[in-house]
Parts: sequence; C-alpha cells; structure tokens
Amino acid sequence: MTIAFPPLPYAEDALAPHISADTLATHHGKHHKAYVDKTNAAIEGTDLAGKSLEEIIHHAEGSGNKGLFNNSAQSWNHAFYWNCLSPSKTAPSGDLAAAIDRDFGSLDDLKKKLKDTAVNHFASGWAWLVAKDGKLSVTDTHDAGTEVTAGIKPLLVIDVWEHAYYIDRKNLRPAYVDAVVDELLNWDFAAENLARDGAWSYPA
Ligand code: MN3
Repeated sequence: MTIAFPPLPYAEDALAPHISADTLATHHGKHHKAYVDKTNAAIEGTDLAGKSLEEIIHHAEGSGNKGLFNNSAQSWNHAFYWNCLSPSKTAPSGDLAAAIDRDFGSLDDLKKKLKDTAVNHFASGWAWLVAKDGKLSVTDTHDAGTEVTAGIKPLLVIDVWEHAYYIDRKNLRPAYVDAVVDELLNWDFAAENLARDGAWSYPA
C-alpha cells in the first residue's frame, strides 16, 4: 500500500493563460510526483507503509525525520493546492462569505492580505487561508511547512515556491500571485473545507 499520486482535477492547459500547461506538466508531473515517490521509497518496508499520508506527516514531524516530513508534507500540500485552483471563476457565498466579512471586513481585504502574505513570504513556502475554532486567518509556512498538522483547518493555499511560477513569470512572483488570487482560487473548495469536520483528506 503506497501513497497515491492523484491526477490533476483539470486538464494541464485548463488554467492557461494564468498558469501554463508547461508549468503544470512540470510542477505536477515532476515536482509533486517526486515528493510522492520519495515518500513511498522512505516508508517501504516500515511500519508506516499502509498508513495515511496525514499519519505519515504527523509521525515524521513528531520523530524529527526531516527528510520524510519534507517529502510527505510537500505531497499533501501540492494535492491540496491543485484543488484550490479552478478553471471556472468562483466566488465565496453562504457561511464562507459571512466568515470572510466577519474576520477580514470584506473579500477585497482578505484578497489583499493573501496577496501581501504570498508576495512578501521570504524564499520558498506557502500562503494559507485557514480556520481555527471557526475563525479565519491568513498564515504562511516555510519550505514544506504545512497547516494540516497544526490543529487548524486549511481552506486554501498558494504555492510560492519559484517552481510554481518561474517558467511563466520568471522572477515576477507578484504577477503569479495576482493571477491566482484574482482568477483561479476555488472558493467552492474553500467553502467545502470550512463546512467539513476536520481537514481535507489526501486521496487514498
Ligand atoms: Mn510546488
């Protein structure tokens, strides 16, 4: 029993021109796949084979196994990230829209905070919209850092590693972040995450 390598939830060219097919082929087919392959190589023949990816991340974090943590957390973060992007334009509604207005003032204020956090994050990492005890906030994590182990419910994430945008945008992270926040974020997925018990589960 190995960790799955889930397919993209849309065609490789579905997010163009904001994120190109070339970027998705490399980012999903090479980077994400390598994290999954390295996780599977590390757990083969150990007690962790057959465990969920979330259990593997938790174990690696607790035992200080940095290599396994990096590869398992990156596997989770990427699968979550693909679902946070949508080729069709979505907008917050219902409980999510109400929580955004309550905790940020407005959707525009939340978008500004997400963009500022993603653009200003130093080096590699992730910018998140999360819910903790029902309250929404924007956070960031470094390198493979994930919000799935922190007793927090991730709602959305933006990958700000250079490999997420360098093919399309070279060094222009702000242009990538603007496109993701303004055109691609899947607010329907965020609403599902807010409504579910616990965090989204990595596909088996
Ligand atoms: Mn990435």
